[in-house]
Amino acid sequence: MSRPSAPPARFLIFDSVGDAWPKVALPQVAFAGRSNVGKSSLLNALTGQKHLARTSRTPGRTRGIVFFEIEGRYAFADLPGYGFAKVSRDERDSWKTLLEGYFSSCRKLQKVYLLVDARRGPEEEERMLAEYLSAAGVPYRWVATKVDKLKRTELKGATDKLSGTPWLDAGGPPAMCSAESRTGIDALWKDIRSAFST
Ligand SMILES: Nc1nc2c(ncn2[C@@H]2O[C@H](COP(=O)(O)OP(=O)(O)OP(=O)(O)O)[C@@H](O)[C@H]2O)c(=O)[nH]1
Ligand SMILES: [Mg+2]
Repeated sequence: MSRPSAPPARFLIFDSVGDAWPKVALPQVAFAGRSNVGKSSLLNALTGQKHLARTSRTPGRTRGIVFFEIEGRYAFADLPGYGFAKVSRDERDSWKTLLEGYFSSCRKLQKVYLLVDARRGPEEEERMLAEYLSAAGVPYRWVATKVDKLKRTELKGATDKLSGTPWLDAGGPPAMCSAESRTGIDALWKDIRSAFST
């Protein structure tokens, strides 16, 4: 099967205080997860544009919601990473307000992809975020990132870590992905397309 050609994508708008997301009228999906988990890299892999979203070894790089327009019809939202110790309390509170407002009020948000490092599995913050999305009625799905760092024998253990309880199984089995090797990218695209067609 040939790989679907990468769709054109472009930067749309940046929102750090909650005044811009209401202007994004396109159906959208969002990518959430702790700092450094690989949100921006995954977006670049999905769009086939290496430098679309800024990636960094320094955690906490994406400091607000970055919206990208996809194929002129959809939007992807690159969310600020959580769990980053060096962020001030004020900044953390303002992100929380920004994200909760976005999750609870954005009617164009079709689905949230909850990214978790395949080697690490979900922790307390991931569980809280999943519970928050459930309560807000926002569909979500787990995406395990950086699977290229796992040995083949470790893959099953990592997949099991992401299954088995209702909050983990919501939205189907975890998508096992790597921005580096492009593992799982086409399958994730399929899931995104189906989110837009509902
Ligand atoms: N090996 C490997 N490294 C990855 C992968 N995805 C991301 N990385 C690396 O992980 C680091 C963080 O990636 P980002 O995409 O910037 O992470 P982020 O979640 O956007 O981080 P914040 O914006 O700080 O929240 C970078 O050094 C990436 O090169 C992957 O699939 N495999
Ligand atoms: Mg980022």
